Amino acid sequence: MGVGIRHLNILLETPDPCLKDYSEDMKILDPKLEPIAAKVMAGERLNFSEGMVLFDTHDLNTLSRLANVVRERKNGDKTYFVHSMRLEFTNICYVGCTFCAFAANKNEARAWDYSVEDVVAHVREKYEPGLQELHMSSGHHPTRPWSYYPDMVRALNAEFPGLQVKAFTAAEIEHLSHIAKKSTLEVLTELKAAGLAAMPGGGAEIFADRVRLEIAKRKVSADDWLRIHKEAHSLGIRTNATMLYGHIETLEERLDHIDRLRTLQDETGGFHSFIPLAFQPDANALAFNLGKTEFTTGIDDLRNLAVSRIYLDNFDHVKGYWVMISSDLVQVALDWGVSDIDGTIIDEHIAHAAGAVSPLGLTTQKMVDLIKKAGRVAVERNAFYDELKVYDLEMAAD
Ligand code: V47
Repeated sequence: MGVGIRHLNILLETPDPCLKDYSEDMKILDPKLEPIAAKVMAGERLNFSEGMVLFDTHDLNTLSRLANVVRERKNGDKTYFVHSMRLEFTNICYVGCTFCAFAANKNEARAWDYSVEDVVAHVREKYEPGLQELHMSSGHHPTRPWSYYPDMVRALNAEFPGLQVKAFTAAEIEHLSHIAKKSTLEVLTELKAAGLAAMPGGGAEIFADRVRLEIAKRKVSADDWLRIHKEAHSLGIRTNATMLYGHIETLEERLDHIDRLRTLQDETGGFHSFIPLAFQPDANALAFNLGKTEFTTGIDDLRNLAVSRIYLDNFDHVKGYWVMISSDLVQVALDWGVSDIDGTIIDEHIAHAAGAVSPLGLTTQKMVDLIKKAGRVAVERNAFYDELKVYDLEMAAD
């Protein structure tokens, strides 16, 4: 176990013997955190106002230590990553989200639109031995027929057996249901039959109406996003959940978003991980029209991860998405609740179109080093979170 958790000044009468380690001598500076810390140590759920105290507190040491308690209770020192590839099969999109710098009109020179054969050829070209997960999410293409999507999933499974296709956000699923003139449940059922392994968590943005109307007016509604994930879970398709933060949302609206995810997870248990996505401010309408030109700060990123980790007591993992907050900060975030650092990725266009500067193509070795140098145990996983390899501290990646 890491060292940060062993010094909380909370004297608890608790039946859980593993909590004894934590009741030692470091001071909680913010008195408002004392009852909250006691609840976290006792494994009790926080309510909304307690979540807001976490967002407001200046006692960042206690915040990170509490997040670390939850992280280590669930995962010990284990830190998960996947050997993965990203593929965006089209950037053509009619939705017009104001935070997006990725979407293009059909006639723009920078637009692309891969056929099924192009998709397979692209994966073949970039394929690396040991690759586990193909993560695909793309624009809402206005004219591709429904058959294109299950055909693509089938073709990928046929050519790369064993590669898990994690694809289509809930927003894309809703779009496909319009194209296919089928219900979202039918769309999901057919994609699963074609070989869809899991779904990414994109398209969630911020659920609160005030913000959604401003940033994603024509995208799937919050209720439909949640319903589609519920349907996926009912079919045994595990999914992730994201939250786009650092633009025009308030802290209450962030917590409302996280709270709605916790409620759904209580019902289904189908989410693998929660992934806060830090707003990247280049080349999008939020930057041009509302002057949202700042990147989030490191402290905001860490606080957001820690609050999520503590509040989402029913999620196994909070993921630190290094593409948007840098691999350096993700290393630090392993002490702020993060137990998953996504993957090698190879190629990425959504965040990079909007100003992300992270170098791409991190190797498995780099992932393992990054985790080990933060004093944690690297675990290579697949899209289902099966543990493929646990790297002890002396072990190098293959
Ligand atoms: O839905 C778009 C976001 C998402 C910007 O499930 C932006 O494992 C920041 O969903 N600044 C796509 N974010 C990425 C995504 C994702 C990422 C990592 C892991 C997983 C997972 C999913 O990117 C979109 C949108 O919310 N996005 N533009 C931007 N300017």
